[in-house]
Amino acid sequence: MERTFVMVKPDAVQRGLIGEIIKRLEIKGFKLLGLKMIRINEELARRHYAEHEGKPFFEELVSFITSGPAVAMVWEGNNVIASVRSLMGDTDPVKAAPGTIRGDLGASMSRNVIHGSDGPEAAEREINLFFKETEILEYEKTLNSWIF
Ligand code: D4T
Repeated sequence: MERTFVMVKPDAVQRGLIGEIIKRLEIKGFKLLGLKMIRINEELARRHYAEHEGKPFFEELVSFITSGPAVAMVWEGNNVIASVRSLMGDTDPVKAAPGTIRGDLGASMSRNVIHGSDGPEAAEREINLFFKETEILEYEKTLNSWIF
């Protein structure tokens, strides 16, 4: 089954939104395989956001993502990558539809509370960047046949 990498960004940690964000993915029916609180250092930030290097917002993005603890997670489910992107809403919380995580909880593009991989290659790359094999747990969720 498909996996994706999700991060509760430092703004959401500070604002006490970890539980709210995890709840939205849990109640959708996805399975949490890995979770840890981390303080992203500059090197990891630059690798994670390598595709944005050179863009006007890049340095501010690196500074923001390293500014405090974040929560890194691996989630599993059918079409979990696209589904999490849809739960997250538009990158710009002003445009994100009400009901989405960013639409409900975010107010600015540079403080948009959550990251989720944008495709299968990114998911694999990001999971490997943030997690060791032993930190990802395989287990049966008996409810799965009622969800997928
Ligand atoms: P992430 O990668 O954080 O899940 O966000 P998205 O996938 O939705 O959006 P993105 O990669 O285009 O942007 C990465 C990150 O940079 C911030 N950002 C983006 C910003 O501060 N100013 C901007 O103009 C853009 C395009 C927000 C998310």
